[in-house]
Amino acid sequence: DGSELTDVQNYVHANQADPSGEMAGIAEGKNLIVVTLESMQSFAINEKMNGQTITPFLNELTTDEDTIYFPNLYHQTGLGKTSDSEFILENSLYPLSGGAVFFTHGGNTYNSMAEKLGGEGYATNVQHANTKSFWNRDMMYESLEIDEFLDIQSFTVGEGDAVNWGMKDIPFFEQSVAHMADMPQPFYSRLITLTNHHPFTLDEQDKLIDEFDSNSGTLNRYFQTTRYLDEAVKELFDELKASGLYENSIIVMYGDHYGISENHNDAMAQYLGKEITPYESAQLQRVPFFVHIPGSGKGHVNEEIGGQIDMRPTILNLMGVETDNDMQFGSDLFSEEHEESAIFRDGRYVTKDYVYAGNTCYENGTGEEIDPMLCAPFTEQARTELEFSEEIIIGDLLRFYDEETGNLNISEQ
Ligand code: GP9
Ligand code: MN
Repeated sequence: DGSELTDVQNYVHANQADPSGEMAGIAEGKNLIVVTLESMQSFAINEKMNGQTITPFLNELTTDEDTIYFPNLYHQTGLGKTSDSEFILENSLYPLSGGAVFFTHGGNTYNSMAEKLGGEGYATNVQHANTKSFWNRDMMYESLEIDEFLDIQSFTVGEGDAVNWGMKDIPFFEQSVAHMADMPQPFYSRLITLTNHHPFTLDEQDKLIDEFDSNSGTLNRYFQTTRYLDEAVKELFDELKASGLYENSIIVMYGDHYGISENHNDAMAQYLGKEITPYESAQLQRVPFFVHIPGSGKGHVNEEIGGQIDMRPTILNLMGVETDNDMQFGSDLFSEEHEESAIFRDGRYVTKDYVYAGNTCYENGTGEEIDPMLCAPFTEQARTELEFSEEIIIGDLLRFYDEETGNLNISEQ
């Protein structure tokens, strides 16, 4: 009947960090553009492969005066892959331990970022060049109160514009910006890319660097499709500037999940020049997170350890939207009080001091195996947190919650 929510609310409240005052509202009233960087992992940023730069444009952004780059943000997705990352972004809840929440709980009550911004007068949409029903997006987006879903039917796939799973990212971005130009402002538009997806195939003319030379064709090609995605992002920025939308928008980009699974550890070890232990494997779950605020001068590399659940509170604080009463498990990455940690969906976690993976406690930084007792308290907290989040989803508990007041409406059935 919703009474389970009391414990969850107490936990969420006790663990909340006050958002940063310095960053509060610095993007208020601006358009919000969020880009999902398919399969992009942080290990490729500011690195080379056989002497060739993998992500030249994103590398530039890491030192740009208007860009904050987070190198230590971890993905927290499970079986729902891209859709899990969307779920985390919109709700600051963990996805499920089994199955994709977009499929299993697509009809629940949520309090999404889109709903919050909609309440502030924002027009909201998602743009993605795939069929509507993939990952049950069409259903879930209704529950997330996203006004409009521009799927493949809203895009024109010209000759040579498709590869791998479908429309290439460059023509996709060109048309997405045209769609944005038609939206009433301010808007929140979310763009989901597709080209940098397993099996990472490209047309010859889009291969801007060589393949790698390991025994894994997957990893070898991954460098090329990542390079292509970087080029597409550069194109997106150019298009936004040409359309006049750039100055009045903030652009947030995040990697959704790993592209290279543990099946390719030998090849990955060859590239990184070190053995892929469970410790290294956990470190490879880092995905890039960029916050680009034109004209802000706020650019820096922010080493804070965090997870995808921190994206919603971080973004909404920048947008000047309060989340004090929201049932969110993350917190503002710019907050002094933000706790440096990331709990993975499978129970692994990273804190400032420890990495827990493969049932082993490691020292963060050195990767040395240490006394498991040191990790024990946090292992327990990680389990509790994942359980509370799961309870909300399984019980559809946000039905009983009024985030305006923070009151529980236990009477409502
Ligand atoms: C499909 C795209 C890729 O529309 O988002 O999904 P993934 O396989 O990465 O979850
Ligand atoms: Mn994906």
